[in-house]
Amino acid sequence: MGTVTAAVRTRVVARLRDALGPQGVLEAPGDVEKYLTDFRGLYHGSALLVACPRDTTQVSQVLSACHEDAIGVVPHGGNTSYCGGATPRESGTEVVLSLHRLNRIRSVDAANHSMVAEAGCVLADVQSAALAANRFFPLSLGSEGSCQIGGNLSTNAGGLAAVRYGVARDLVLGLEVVLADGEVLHGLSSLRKDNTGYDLRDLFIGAEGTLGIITAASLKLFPVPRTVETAWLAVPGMQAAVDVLARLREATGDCVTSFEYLPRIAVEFTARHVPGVVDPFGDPWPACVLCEVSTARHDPQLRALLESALGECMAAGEVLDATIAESIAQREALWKLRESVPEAQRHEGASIKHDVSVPVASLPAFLERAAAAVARVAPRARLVAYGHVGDGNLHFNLSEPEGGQERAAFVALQSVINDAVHDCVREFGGSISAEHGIGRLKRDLLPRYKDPVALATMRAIKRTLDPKGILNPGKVLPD
Ligand code: 2HG
Ligand code: ZN
Repeated sequence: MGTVTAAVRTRVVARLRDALGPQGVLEAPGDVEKYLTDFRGLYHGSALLVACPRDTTQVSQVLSACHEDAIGVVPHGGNTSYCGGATPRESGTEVVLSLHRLNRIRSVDAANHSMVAEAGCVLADVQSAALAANRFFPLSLGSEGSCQIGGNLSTNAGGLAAVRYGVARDLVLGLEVVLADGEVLHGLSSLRKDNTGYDLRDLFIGAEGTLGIITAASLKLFPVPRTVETAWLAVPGMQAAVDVLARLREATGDCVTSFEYLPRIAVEFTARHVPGVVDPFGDPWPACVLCEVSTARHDPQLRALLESALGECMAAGEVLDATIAESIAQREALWKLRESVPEAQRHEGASIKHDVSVPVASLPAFLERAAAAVARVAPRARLVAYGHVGDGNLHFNLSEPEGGQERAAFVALQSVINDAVHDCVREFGGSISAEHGIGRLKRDLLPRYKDPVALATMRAIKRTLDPKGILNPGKVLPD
């Protein structure tokens, strides 16, 4: 792939215009532009056109037209990917397939604790539709007001409540998927148990559109949490945080829903750059934890349980200070602080990010080892390692040295720093992509870090499901 003759281009464009109608095809540079750059501004591509189908049948028509002429198709959701997974390459020969018009909630089945949502539904709308039926959809991310459920599933997003409810993959009962040649795989099962052979559903989750286009999903719902307590803790460091997590899981009967770690520098960045954010303690503690415990019961005991467990943590020196939100406004302020870290870090200049995971118990040793490895190559880089400690998932991010004068030298070290961090991840049996996917950014790292047999199996699956290599070319696996 790569070159497309003028005749093929004309034929495909005509077929897509015909199938999707005037509203379904964007070609004017001003309309297409926003689909060509990724969220982080790392990639700027070009496209034949942007196809905006309104239903599964139209997605199937797009795929069958592109398949016939071996045209690459790049699925595009809310464009919040951190790895360039939804951006076309520079050749201008690919079709961007935006799912935003597939935004219907097809059904909510409260009795079965399930719902069916189309791929282009914004995550916050999925959550609201569940709540309207007195049910709860627990996937929750900073970008939930703009990311789409199809993208969340295609990247197997993790987010802020995975410690309790699991990652996106764990929340799916079934999928509807359009395959490379336009065939539709009708898998919108709402069954909890179905052992009739291979699990096809899981193939498409986390595949970033390289094996098929998810057009709708049958999702698991839960009872609505009725008692929620949100605490902000000052801790001496990562080891204490991991110890507190274990203690709170046990003391609350496993009611910990979120457990987010922020080193002091992350709190300082948010207080400095994000209007309305204040450090709840004002003391320069080494690190903080945002911890939420919840239950579907009305449970006046939960707060007392939390307080007494925190008392034990304080006695053990694992917690240095603690405050529990007294109102919804206070809870929202704590969450705003946590969710503003990526934005605050953007204000501090260039950053080099690593979305990694290791076993939870290995986090303290990993953090120490990886920080030392980075300090050897970039001693003045500022480490902002924060995130979903409850899942063993750290955003091991670096900001350029203070002052801005060393930006170019810092950015030039990107791959040396990446190798230093990822090699440590490997030593601890971890993953170089915990929740953001592979996309284009990490594609060429896979051969170094993925088990060769696993990688060969992935390639074999790709060849089987997409023999012409038209699905999100150049993402996840090299062409
Ligand atoms: C978060 O947890 C997101 O806030 C973004 O996954 C992480 O900016 C990042 O590296
Ligand atoms: Zn995250």
